[in-house]
Amino acid sequence: VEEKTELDIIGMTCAACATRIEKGLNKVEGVTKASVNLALESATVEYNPSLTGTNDLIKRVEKLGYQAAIKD
Ligand code: 9UX
Repeated sequence: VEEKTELDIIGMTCAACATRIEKGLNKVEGVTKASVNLALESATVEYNPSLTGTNDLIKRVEKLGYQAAIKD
């Protein structure tokens, strides 16, 4: 079973930022698909909830130097 979440990403200023975050999120254990949209300042992430969760995803983004929050 997979879950899908959308995150707001704050602090991206160029296309390489989006690529960095996308790669970082895809490396999180349990993530099956992550895509980042620079223009929308958001990320869509599919993951196995038995392996990871939104806290892990947000922490990974913060580790890369950006801010993240679950989209309302
Ligand atoms: Mo672009 Mo983002 O030069 O951290 S990669 S601003």
